[in-house]
Amino acid sequence: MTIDDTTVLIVVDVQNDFLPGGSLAVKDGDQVVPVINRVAGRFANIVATQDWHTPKHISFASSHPGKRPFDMIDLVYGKQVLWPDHCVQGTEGAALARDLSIPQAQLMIRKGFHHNIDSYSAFTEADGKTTTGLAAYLQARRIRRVFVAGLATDFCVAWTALDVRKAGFETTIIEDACRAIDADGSLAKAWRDAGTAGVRRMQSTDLAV
Ligand code: VGL
Ligand code: ZN
Repeated sequence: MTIDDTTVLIVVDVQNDFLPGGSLAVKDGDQVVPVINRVAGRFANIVATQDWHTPKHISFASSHPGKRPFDMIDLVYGKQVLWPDHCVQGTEGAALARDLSIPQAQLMIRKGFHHNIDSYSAFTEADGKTTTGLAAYLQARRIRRVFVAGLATDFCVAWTALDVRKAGFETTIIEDACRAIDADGSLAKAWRDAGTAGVRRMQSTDLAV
């Protein structure tokens, strides 16, 4: 496995609200931190993302009277799962995990900041057209291959990896560097969709020198 300057690691949403004790805690979410810290040392290029919502964001159940977290609603752009309030801009919950150590990360992508549009993917928002600019950045940096790690496997990691494929890059999810929410079969569906799109999956130990 050669990791050269045409390869990037995208570290997705390793933020306090997704860790145990956070408002949208992913089971064992904290366990990705040491794995990511370890593999990060192998990459010359790292991009990190933060889920970065406005207060009362449209993806929050609390913004829709009578709705509860994990309910599904129809928005102008399609189906939307409703979440507990999480990753509000500038809050401690939106901060990167304290023990995450990726000082060499070159770009932070914040997503989900449009009040009326959610964004699981680091590339294209949930309306299917608003772009974060990340594909153009990776093209400008002459990137060819993308590894993805972080939280949560079945939402932001999977949607990011699918969009990496759409942007025309090779992509691999580092499975043990991710943890899932797994609501209503979402994890099985995510792996199915990823497989169909040609997303590879690998363990962090497969990256060992
Ligand atoms: C995420 C649900 C809502 C994620 C973000 O990072 O996977 N999931 N917002
Ligand atoms: Zn979110």
